Order: sequence, then structure tokens, then C-alpha cells
Amino acid sequence: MNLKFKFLYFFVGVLFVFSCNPLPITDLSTASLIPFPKEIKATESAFLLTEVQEYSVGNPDILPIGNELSKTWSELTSFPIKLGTEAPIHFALSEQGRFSNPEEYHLEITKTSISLIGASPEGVYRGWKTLEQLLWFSKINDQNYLPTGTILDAPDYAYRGAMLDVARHFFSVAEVKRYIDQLSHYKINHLHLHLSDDQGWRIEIKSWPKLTEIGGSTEVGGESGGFYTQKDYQELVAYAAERFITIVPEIDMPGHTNAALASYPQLNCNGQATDLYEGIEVGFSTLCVEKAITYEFVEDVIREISAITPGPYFHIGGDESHATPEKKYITFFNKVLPMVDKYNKTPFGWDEVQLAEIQENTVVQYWNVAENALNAKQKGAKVLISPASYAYLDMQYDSITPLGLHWAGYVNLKKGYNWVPEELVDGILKEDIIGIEAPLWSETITNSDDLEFMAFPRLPGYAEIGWTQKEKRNWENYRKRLADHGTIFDAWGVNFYRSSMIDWK
Ligand code: TNX
Repeated sequence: MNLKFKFLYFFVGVLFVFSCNPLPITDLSTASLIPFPKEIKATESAFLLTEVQEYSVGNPDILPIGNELSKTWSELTSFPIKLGTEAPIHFALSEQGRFSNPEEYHLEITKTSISLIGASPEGVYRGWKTLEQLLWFSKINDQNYLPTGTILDAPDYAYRGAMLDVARHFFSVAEVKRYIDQLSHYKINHLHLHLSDDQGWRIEIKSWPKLTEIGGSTEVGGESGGFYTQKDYQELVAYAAERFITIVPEIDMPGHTNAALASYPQLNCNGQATDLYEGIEVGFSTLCVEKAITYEFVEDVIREISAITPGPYFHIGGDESHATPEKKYITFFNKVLPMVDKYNKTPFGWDEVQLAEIQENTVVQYWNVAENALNAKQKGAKVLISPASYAYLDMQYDSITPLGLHWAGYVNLKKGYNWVPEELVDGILKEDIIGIEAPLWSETITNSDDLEFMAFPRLPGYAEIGWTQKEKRNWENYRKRLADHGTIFDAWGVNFYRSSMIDWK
């Protein structure tokens, strides 16, 4: 062959290599998604992140999610995308009636497009969080593409919650927002705030200002405590709502009320204010059930908080009221539960509250006594599953965990993950359960670092128990996926516990 032809062949060869650079073969079905989706079909090709400049949204209601998409896309891929029309990345709402669950979504990634369709803005948001995890995996694996395929997804349980005790130790607005961000990544949709306890009253009540002035002034260990103004609280509610998370406010009563009893002498049967309390004992305080002023107080609190809470629930506590005789406890809640209805909220209480005349709309949070959960069901109430021995984020992982308690046992990663809400209590069936919640009590937890050490990596496991059907959950598979999330926790700066059960990367 003469030299001219050799050159030509070489030139054509080079062109071929550059123009037909084959796309990588991928497998969307093995992506380390948490919570794991209902249905994944892989189409084994790739969507190149380098080739998009625009996204579009099909409805103004989902513009804020589009904004979040473009911000995160730029950060994770370093290729900015901006809002356009008929762009290759498109977020939209489904036509009426296509999906039955408001959180349902359909994500389709092809070689040239990404389409995310949600039953509602909430559904789009949940799907966006799936896409966001895929973007993270591309980043941590140094890949400039996403795997192709389709994901059809919807949650198993409607309520997937976390609880934060801001009473034993106060957490600032910024710290709570940081937790809300973390929860949103795992499709958690409720944050229950335990706003009062013996050691602190943490929310401004305008008609009873000393609650925060005095009752908010300390915390466990005697630090200066703190509280949310109603404005702060509304800011948290709004921040959570942007992430499709509903705040559930709790005012614990009639026990766990020393902070209120120290603030107002008239709430005590003997008319004398108690001392502020900085220890961690439980069960010694009670509101004075006989006094009329107790009910004026409780109603004012329910009214003021309900007025700034758009979510449907008001949690009235009711746990460990050991200083309230049972008859009085029942009298108290028979008066208080209708007040919650009066301010158009659904009453929520710890499992003991079933002793009172609960109505069918009540949600009973099973944390300790199975019989309470069963009785609640028999009375027609719904049950939220939060068993201390499986789902308490303040339980130590093992005997050498530097933070936390162990009265309900140690909860290592496998124990925390490997259980089924509807198989926990004989007689409590799936249809009786609204969902699951993982509470974090803060006797030993003082800041975001501590919080994250206890919540991560257990929290994603609870998110998966609430979202993913039990047939799709498997510890061996989960522990592999979680290992990839460790790299993401590091990138977020999350102080997580490096359990030896996981082969962290
Ligand atoms: C029990 S759980 C409590 C809390 C404590 C927690 C510590 C529940 C309804 N009551 O007052 O903070 O144990 O794990």
C-alpha cells in the first residue's frame, strides 16, 4: 500500500475512534440506592453528563425542585445546567389518576434524556433524591455518565419519621436544618420535635412567656439551654416543607413537665415552683391534674403551636407519667385529647396514652409496651412503630459506644436494619400501621457531631424499612450499598460511626 493510502486509513481510523467512542455498559439495577426502589429496569447504556446544558419543568409548582437540581448538578458534575424549554432533562407531574400514591414517581434515563414524572411535587422530589444519589455515585466513582434504565417507585409506608429531642439538650435552628437536609436525602417525610421535657421548654408561648424565660434557660448538665421563638419554629417548618418534610410538634404532658412547673408555681398542686432540673432521671414530674388553670395552660399551648403548624399532627406526649396516678392520667387526657381536635389537629401520643378515651383519629406511637399498641388498635387508632429496642437512635451500638444509653439494649447496624414493622407485635398488621419513626433522645447528645454519630449510619436503614417493601430488603445487599454511602457521608462532612459490619471504602 502506498504511503498516501496508509495515511488515509490512519486518519479515518482516528476519526472513527473519536466519533464512535462506545458508551460504557452500565447496570442501573445494582446502583447503591437507599432506600431501594420498588422496580428497576436496567438498559445497560449511559447518559453522558458532559453533553447537557439545560433542564425543563412541566409545571410551575416544581420549579423549586428544578432549582435544587441545577444547583446540585453543577456542584456534582461541574457542568452547569440552566432552565430551558424542551430540554433533555425534564421534570413533570403525571396526568391525574396515573399514580395512586402522592409520593410515587417514574424516573427514566436514556442515552439522551432524563425524565422524572411524579404523582405530585412531593413525588417529583422523592424521585429527584434518587437521581441525586445516582449523581453522587458518578462523582465518587469518577464517572462522567449515569447508568440508563427506568425506576418505578413508591413508598411502602406513608409515614417515615425521625424524632429529635431538643429538650434535654437544645439544638439551634442551624443544627436542626442540617438534620432536615440529611433526612431529606433518604426520603424521610416527618420530623417530630420533642419540644419540652423536665430539663427544658424550647418553644415560645406568647401567653406564658416564662416557659422559655425560665424553663428554657438550662439543659442537661447545666449549660445555658435555649429555645425557638415562634418565628424560628416557623422558619424550621418552612425549611422542612421545602423538602417535603412535615414537622410534628410534641409537648410532653402530664409528666416530663418540670421545666413548666419551675416556670409557673400555679401549675403545681402545692402552688410552689419546682427547681430547674439538669439531671437525666425520668418520671418524677406531673402537671396538677385537679386544677382548672392546668387546662387553661394546656389549651393555650395547643392553640398557639397549632396556629403555626401546618402539618396535621399535635403530639401530646403521655409517656412515663409515673408521678400521675392512673385515674388522674386518664382524666387528664380525656380533657386534653378533645382540645387537640378543637384546634384541628390529629392527636398523637406515646403508647401509654391509649389508657384514655382515644378516638379513632388518634395516632399511638408504640415505643415500649406491645399491649398498649394492641389496645390502641382495638380502639380503632393507628399505630406508629418506634420500638426502643430496634429503632431508638440514642441506644448505643455496643458496650463501648462513647455516647448514648442502653436501657433497651444495644442496637448495632444489623439489628437496627433487620426487622419488619408489621411482624413485630402479634396482632398489629400492616393496615394498622401508619409507618415507622426513629427517635433520638438527647440526654448524652449535645451537638450535630454527636447527633450524626448516633443517627448515621443507622438512619438510612430506618428510611429503607419505611420505604422499601420487605421482599426487597436484605441485609447482605444493604451493607454493600451502605458502604458507598459512607463516601457520601464523608463528602457531606457527616460524623458517622464506622461500624465494623460495613466494608467502608
Ligand atoms: C424513654 S421513649 C423516654 C425518654 C427518654 C428515653 C431515653 C419515651 C417515650 N420516653 O424520656 O429520653 O427513654 O432513651
